Amino acid sequence: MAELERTFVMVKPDGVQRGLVGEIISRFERRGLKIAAMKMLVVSDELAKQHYAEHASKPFFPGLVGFIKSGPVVAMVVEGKNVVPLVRSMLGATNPANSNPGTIRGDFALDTGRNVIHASDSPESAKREISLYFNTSEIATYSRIDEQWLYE
Ligand code: IDP
Repeated sequence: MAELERTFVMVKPDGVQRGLVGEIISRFERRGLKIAAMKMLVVSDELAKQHYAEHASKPFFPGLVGFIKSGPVVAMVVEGKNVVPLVRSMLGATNPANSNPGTIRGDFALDTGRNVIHASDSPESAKREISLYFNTSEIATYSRIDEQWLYE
């Protein structure tokens, strides 16, 4: 059976407000990925700044932090083989204008600052972001019943 890795995924406030949560979760489930943790929360100022710390010096940082705090988000831990690059490919490019149709941003977004969803860009960021949003006790360890049909 394949070695499963974890990534952090978050439906941003625009995705929640626009009623896209079910559609997005459904795409991950149908692909065969496992939801290992999930919760809705309103991101605090401190958490928003920690999450996007690498962008602190960028001109768009205040707008980004303000936007991420502006309404509830849905945070998830998603598990699967090679899941970090796989989920990034399902999201599409950061700027939805460059995202292919068939990707989440390519199907549902128009503007970089309203691009519906976040996912970790490396295994190291995944680890950091999962621990920012979840305690280990909130992450479930289980097998999907179809795992033997998903993995060689
Ligand atoms: P990513 O979300 O695809 O990993 P990053 O470059 O890490 O992209 O940027 C984090 C988030 O910051 C983006 O998803 C987007 O919402 C926002 N962002 C990035 N660049 C810009 C910009 O030039 N203007 C406005 N928002 C931006």
